[in-house]
Amino acid sequence: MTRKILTRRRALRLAGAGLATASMSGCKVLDSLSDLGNPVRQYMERANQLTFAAQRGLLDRDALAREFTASDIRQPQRPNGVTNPQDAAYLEHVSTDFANYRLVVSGRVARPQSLSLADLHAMPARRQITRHDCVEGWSCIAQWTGVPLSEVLTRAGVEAGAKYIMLHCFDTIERSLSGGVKYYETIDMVDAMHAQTILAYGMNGATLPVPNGAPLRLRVERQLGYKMAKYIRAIEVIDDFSAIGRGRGGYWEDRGYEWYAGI
Ligand SMILES: Nc1nc2c(c(=O)[nH]1)N[C@H]1C(S)=C(S)[C@@H](COP(=O)(O)O)O[C@H]1N2
Ligand SMILES: [Mo]
Repeated sequence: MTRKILTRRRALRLAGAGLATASMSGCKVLDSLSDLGNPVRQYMERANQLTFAAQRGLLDRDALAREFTASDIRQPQRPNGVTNPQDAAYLEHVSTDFANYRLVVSGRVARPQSLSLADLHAMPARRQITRHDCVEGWSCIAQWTGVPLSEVLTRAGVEAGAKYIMLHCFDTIERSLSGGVKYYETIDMVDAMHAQTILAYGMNGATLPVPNGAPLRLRVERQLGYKMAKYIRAIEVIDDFSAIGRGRGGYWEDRGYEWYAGI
């Protein structure tokens, strides 16, 4: 319980700082955190009132996130977090326009995959206009195009009972003497198979640009922005993330944010 309270305080502090930056960046801040309808505030209040288990029980996890129309797109998607990875393997891909990129799918699957961008483009596609809510307190509406994660997982043949999808990213978000920490995320199978969960390669009608996660980034529309891993290098089907990083299932989760960031 103590940890949850500290986490929320820290989130509120970060949210305050985020509002200041967002107004300078010109990205539309939909409403303030003091607003009752604010999704970030709702997220924090839910964390306050409900245990994770209760939250899971009350939400309809298959329900669709709201979709918008083209006229609702009023600003570019604000690049946030890492926006220009300097990792050698990534720079190599940028220099060759991702021609040798392969999405590796491994772990608890019957048929491990190594998929080029052409392979991914040849698979069924989904396009959706959705709102991205960052825990810092800003939102952007954008159009996303990509292959449903469920299609990729079906092609790989996820083993029965497998629990989580881990997304390994190219970018080092924290540089330290020990060599830095690469961004990573995990989602469960319910979100992985959700109709709007896609591996996006297109944004607002163009190829996904580097600042927003080229060549491939996750959209998991029922959760906050930090769950939506950019610069995806590989997907691993796992049963347990307690031995990865600090054991809480993602880069930001390891630093205090909730694992299930439902909105
Ligand atoms: N690999 C990677 N993915 C990431 C991040 C990051 O720093 N590295 N930042 C996260 C956060 S906090 C947000 S709000 C979104 C930002 O996506 P955008 O740059 O397209 O707005 O990406 C998320 N995914
Ligand atoms: Mo974020």
